[in-house]
Amino acid sequence: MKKEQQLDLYYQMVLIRRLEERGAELYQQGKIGGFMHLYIGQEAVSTGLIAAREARDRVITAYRDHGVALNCGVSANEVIAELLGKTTGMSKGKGGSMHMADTSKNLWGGHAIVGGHLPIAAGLAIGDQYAGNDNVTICMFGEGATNIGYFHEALNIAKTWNLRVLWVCENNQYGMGTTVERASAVTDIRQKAEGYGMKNGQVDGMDVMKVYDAAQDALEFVRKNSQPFLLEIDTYRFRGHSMGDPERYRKQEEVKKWQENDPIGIFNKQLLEKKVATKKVLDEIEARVEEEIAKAVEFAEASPEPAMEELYTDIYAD
Ligand SMILES: Cc1ncc(C[n+]2csc(CCOP(=O)(O)OP(=O)(O)O)c2C)c(N)n1
Repeated sequence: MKKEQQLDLYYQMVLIRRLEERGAELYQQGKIGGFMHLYIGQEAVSTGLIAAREARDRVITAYRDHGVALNCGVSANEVIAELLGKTTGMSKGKGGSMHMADTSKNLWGGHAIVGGHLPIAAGLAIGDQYAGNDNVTICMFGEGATNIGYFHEALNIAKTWNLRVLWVCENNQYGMGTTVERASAVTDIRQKAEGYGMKNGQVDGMDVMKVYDAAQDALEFVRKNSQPFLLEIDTYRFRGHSMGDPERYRKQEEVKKWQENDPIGIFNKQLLEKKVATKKVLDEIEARVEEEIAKAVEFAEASPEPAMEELYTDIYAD
């Protein structure tokens, strides 16, 4: 990968981290309503994955979606404005944290029902198959979603109908407060694809370059063979399930141990060791992100709330 692209991946990961740290503060100040799930710790997953897609490949995900939106090219302004429920947000302030969507960037949401977007991903892929193109639909979900019926229906139909879907399970070890061992019959989630005769793989989700390579191979497989593929990406969320989670189900030592494997720290070290960048260059990227986030918060706070009439727009019923 070219130096510029590697630096861009670093920038994206730092952007996600800072945006969410600022988002957490705004939430605590009561400026963000509803649930909010942070992606901190998982930045290498969507950054490496989405860097490997063609712009024509669709992306659909669950509610842990702020980072995914940034990786798809949505601006920090629009993401923060959406969190604050402002008209300048990417979903006009009507979606909030869990419903970040921008079809112009091929991002199809942001979905709050666990597993509910998997059949939608299959539907997007059926649409592309019908249109006769070779676009891939990248569908991201947590390991908790693989215990839900939707997962099994969607994988079955994807294999039966030769749909170009890259199923991506972000195994962050917990579904709310429940460990993967307590909830899932198999803990190597990729094994679940075997039951559908589906090719699958597994990769370390704390290393963005490993994720990128695995995603590139998986996307190539899906596109060339017109077959689905399940990629399990192993990761960890450093924060609670959502804001306000007291985290009684895990020990602080466990969190600290994973934090020593911080995906941003790992990539920072790699870039320095491989002499892709100097410390000064990486510090400058971090300073640029700080400034961008500060401006985005200013922009979002100054933006208007949706007008009352907006209650009746963008809905299906008359
Ligand atoms: C159908 C459904 N059941 C339950 C919930 C409540 N719920 C929200 S998140 C979650 C855990 C999902 O875990 P996982 O899929 O591993 O994703 P993660 O939160 O770890 O990213 C649950 C049970 C829901 N939103 N939808």
